[in-house]
Amino acid sequence: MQGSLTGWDDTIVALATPQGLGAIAVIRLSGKEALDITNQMFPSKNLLKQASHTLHVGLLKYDNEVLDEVVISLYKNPKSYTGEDVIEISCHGSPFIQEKILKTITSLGARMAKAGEFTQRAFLNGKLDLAQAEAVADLIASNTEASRNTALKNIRGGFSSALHLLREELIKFSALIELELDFSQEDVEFADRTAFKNLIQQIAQSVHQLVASFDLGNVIKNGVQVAIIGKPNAGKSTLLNALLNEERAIVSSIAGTTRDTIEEIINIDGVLFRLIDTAGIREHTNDEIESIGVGRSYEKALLADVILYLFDATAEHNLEEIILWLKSYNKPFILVANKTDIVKVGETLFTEQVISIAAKDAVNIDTIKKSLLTKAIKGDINTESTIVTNTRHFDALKHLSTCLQDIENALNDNIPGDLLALDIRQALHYLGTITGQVTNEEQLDFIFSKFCIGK
Ligand SMILES: Nc1nc2c(ncn2[C@@H]2O[C@H](COP(=O)(O)OP(=O)(O)OP(=O)(O)O)[C@@H](O)[C@H]2O)c(=O)[nH]1
Ligand SMILES: [Mg+2]
Repeated sequence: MQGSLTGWDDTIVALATPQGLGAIAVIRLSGKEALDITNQMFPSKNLLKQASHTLHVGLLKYDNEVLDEVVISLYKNPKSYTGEDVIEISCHGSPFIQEKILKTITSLGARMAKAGEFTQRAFLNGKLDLAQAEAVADLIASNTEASRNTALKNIRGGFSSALHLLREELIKFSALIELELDFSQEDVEFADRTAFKNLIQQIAQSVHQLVASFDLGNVIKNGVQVAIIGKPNAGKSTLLNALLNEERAIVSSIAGTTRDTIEEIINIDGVLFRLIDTAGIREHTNDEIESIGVGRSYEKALLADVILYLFDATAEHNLEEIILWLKSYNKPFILVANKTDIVKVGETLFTEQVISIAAKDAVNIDTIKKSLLTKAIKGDINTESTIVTNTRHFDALKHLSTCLQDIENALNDNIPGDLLALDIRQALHYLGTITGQVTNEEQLDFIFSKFCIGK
């Protein structure tokens, strides 16, 4: 596989830290010439003679010009991130210095790395499987405790080892079936069909759990959209501010204050919620801008994962009608009664379905937060079981699920071994696409192009 990559033999270089000014910057090289190129710029020591996993301080010089004083980290193959010789130059974080060092390194024969190329090499050198490599990108993009924890677990092989086990079991069986095919004249059966059927059912069960975990995975990775909907003046913007604990949206007693939607993010127990404050929904308005805003409110409700409907407990409201309307959206909703601070005693006769709050005084806001969490997350986010967060894996698992069903049907129908073998190979194929045992170059390029440069 290695030879099939264009430029596989060359040495790549990239800035591993963000572009721009910083205290320090890290420039990373990987490949056969990494040590040699750096050595030509580092007169104080012969880097070629140094042990792996060592640090070296000194001047970086080229053509009698001092480029910077740097620290060089040296990792010799195969014990490095990419599995190749890797050098990391920690230099001072001036963009001028970074540029100068990069230019010198490329003039000495290294090539600027493409996005994800370091991780791609790690994959091709067997340092990571594909699912682990993809988790590296997820980790870099993670912005909550939950997304970080899932990505970290997958880098360490949580997801991969679950799949490897399934794959091994399938391979064992497929080998026995293939063996039967070699002895097809003799009508022997090496593979115990009943045991195999049990195995397939077990695997199908595991795959089913993985597929089902994707909803949760999606929540962890992408957050949850919450549309705050309700009539003008219900207190939607006040509620947004209370949830954010800051005066973000304009609040006024004039109905129709919020004209366009306002989006803000909050983190509840490690999960990101995108709160969308919308224009109050009023059926008849002559105000053109307001009516555009109202249209957007309906749109946001359609796009949201959860709808939070807020009504003014002191104003007229028809709960049954509201619930019927909310149900028509076919998604989780939360019904909240506001301004309960000015409701007369004895008037608050809401069912358990309704959360009573006073947004202005931030009363009972925590109940809304808890309710948002339970609506968005079915299952336990801190679970030890594997959670699928990647759409590509999800698709492959769904295909795999169909294949397993085919195998089970084939076993029930006593289908001949050669046809069964075909179904098993197909199942192995889909399993292999996830961990990277089955890939093509284009697919790899696509996956790694979504990384950042220098990783
Ligand atoms: N008494 C009381 N007043 C509240 C409460 N929450 C909001 N209000 C008042 O209700 C009025 C409307 O609040 P907003 O948050 O602007 O209402 P809105 O739903 O965003 O209204 P539009 O943007 O016009 O759709 C303001 O005068 C708020 O101070 C509450 O819990 N108790
Ligand atoms: Mg508002």
